[in-house]
Amino acid sequence: MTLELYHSAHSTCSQKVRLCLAEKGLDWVPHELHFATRDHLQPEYMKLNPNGVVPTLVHDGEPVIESSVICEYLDDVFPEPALTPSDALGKARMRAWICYMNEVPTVAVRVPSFNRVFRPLRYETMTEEQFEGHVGDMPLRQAFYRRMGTKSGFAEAEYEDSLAKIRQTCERIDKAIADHGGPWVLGDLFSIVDITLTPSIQRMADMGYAYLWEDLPRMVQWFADIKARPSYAIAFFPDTAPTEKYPQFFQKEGA
Ligand SMILES: N[C@@H](CCC(=O)N[C@@H](CS)C(=O)NCC(=O)O)C(=O)O
Repeated sequence: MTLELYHSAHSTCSQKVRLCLAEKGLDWVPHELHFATRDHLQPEYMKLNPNGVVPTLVHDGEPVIESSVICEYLDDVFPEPALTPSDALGKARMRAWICYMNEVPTVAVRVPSFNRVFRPLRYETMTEEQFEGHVGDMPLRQAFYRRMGTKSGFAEAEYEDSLAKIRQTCERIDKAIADHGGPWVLGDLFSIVDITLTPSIQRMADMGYAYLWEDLPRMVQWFADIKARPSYAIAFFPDTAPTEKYPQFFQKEGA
């Protein structure tokens, strides 16, 4: 049995799957892709993942794509320890969270991430022609990249909207913990919901946005508990955080 993961160190979607693999105690063969060299858009990789994004899991030669789907797949194939509620209502709640997470926080986090780090890192010095050459053959997100552009970054309104979406996510986490008795989002079972939310929250914390949830005590405790799990250190190995890898974008004014 082999599990291979095509991933990127700092990709939040890859981090979800690495967390899941670590929770299951599974060994996997890494294939690290680098966005700077467009590894994810090469024809060989796009045979595995036609969306040209990471991660992709390959299990005994069969590719599985979409980070949340990969987590559910891993939980189906390797059921211990269970990361999905056993009852229908619990499963429905988990899947509703996954839908929300894919639509709201995962998308929102990209805006400050690209504004603060990835645009200045990779795109700022490109000419318009080079940028269009890079973006024009992407299967997904061409509009996202064009809204960002090389020099200007996302508009203030889109940035503010993203922070509001993260705040809403945190309020929902805090409320779910209250409603289900915690310590995890669905109650006493640490589940795929906790796994799939973690990289977005970790990214925001890393970039200095933890003030968005500091008045939500259950959310604060939840994130502390997540970080105390052994899977966290495995999934977020050194240099996975933008502040570690690209400290130049986080220097304090006057420093
Ligand atoms: N819905 C996909 C999204 C995957 C995704 O967007 N991955 C990002 C990294 S977190 C990526 O590969 N981006 C490539 C790019 O921006 O060119 C999933 O959850 O797997």
